[in-house]
Amino acid sequence: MKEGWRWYGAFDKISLSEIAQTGASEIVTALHQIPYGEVWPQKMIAETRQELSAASFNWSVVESLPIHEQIKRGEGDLSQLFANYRQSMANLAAEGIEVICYNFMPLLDWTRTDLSAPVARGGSCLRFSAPKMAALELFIIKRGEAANDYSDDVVAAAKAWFETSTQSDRDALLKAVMAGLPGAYDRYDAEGLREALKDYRGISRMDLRSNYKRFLDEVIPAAEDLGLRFGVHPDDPPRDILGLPRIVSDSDDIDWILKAHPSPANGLTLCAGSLGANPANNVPAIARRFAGSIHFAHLRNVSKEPDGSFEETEHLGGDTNMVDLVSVLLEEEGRRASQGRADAQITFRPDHGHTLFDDDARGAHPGYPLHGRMRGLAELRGIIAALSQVKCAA
Ligand code: DNO
Ligand code: MN
Repeated sequence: MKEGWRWYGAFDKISLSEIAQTGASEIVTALHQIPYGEVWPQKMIAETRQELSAASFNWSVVESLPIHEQIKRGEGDLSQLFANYRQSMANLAAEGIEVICYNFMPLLDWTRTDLSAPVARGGSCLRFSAPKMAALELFIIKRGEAANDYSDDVVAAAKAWFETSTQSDRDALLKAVMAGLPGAYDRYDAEGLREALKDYRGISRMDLRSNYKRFLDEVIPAAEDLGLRFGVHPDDPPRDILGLPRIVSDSDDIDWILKAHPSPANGLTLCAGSLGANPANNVPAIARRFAGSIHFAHLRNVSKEPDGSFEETEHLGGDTNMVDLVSVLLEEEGRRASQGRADAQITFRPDHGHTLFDDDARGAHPGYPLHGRMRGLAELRGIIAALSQVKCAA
């Protein structure tokens, strides 16, 4: 497996020379400065590539090439947006990019309610509290629909939280919810989010699926021609939020996506932490079922709570058996290698990490601190080395 590290370019507080010391060989990045829907110019891609290779990194995975909200909503004439997307793909392929990670989450990216929940032995982690998310939806944004996706107990806890919260608690909650949006993406205040939700009014799960299929039909043939592999990132959390449907949340969804436009170029980013937050998802089993379609992996762990809340744990410490999961990926690599395939090695990255030591003071992007991710990478590297040796000896 190839060790990757997400880097936010000019937006990142962690330098390439520091990342080099973690041992990672692959940088996973994007042109975060380019607004949604615009073409990524080849010249800028080339400049990033040169900057990375001067620091002795390889760049073969883009995360993410974002999809304009209009495409997700299936709104209006989309031909220019699709043409722009394909042009960005061609420019990326011309600079040696092989894998494109993207997601199909309406409006938001990964969503948490707390950016620095305390960890017992020190440091902090990202947390998703179902009651706090429900409080945001029902009492702050007042999205106006019935709370049919939260249990009565969660709604009661949400109400209790809201009634005792201060304005600064509510501001911090909204800030946490927006933290998953990287770079130049739109961020919303309460009013802005309420307005943005209006554009999705009436869009059902089936509508979103057909808009997604249209996207795949528009881009996957081009990906095949260009030698690019697409890996959809699962919804995080893998459930509906803000009353918006989420359609990349479990095994059935993944099966639907792969069948919607069957192609070796239409595949997955296996994000263990995202999938792992749904109690119905057995992550190693999902990886085993779809192993042939995994083009990129995010390895991290979560610990789930009965009300739908969850917390990001140490990489080896949560509900997902990371040794089992890594062994699935290594077996798949072995299968590909025995077929002499050029894509035999799967790039992974330690997805998020705990905030440790001086990570907080450095002000790294939430979830993407230096020390916590380095710890995660080191632990994962240990698993990979151990399993590889056992396999070789057998
Ligand atoms: C969460 C993270 C996300 C992810 C994007 C991919 O698990 O990995 O930020 O990168 O959703 O598009
Ligand atoms: Mn992920």
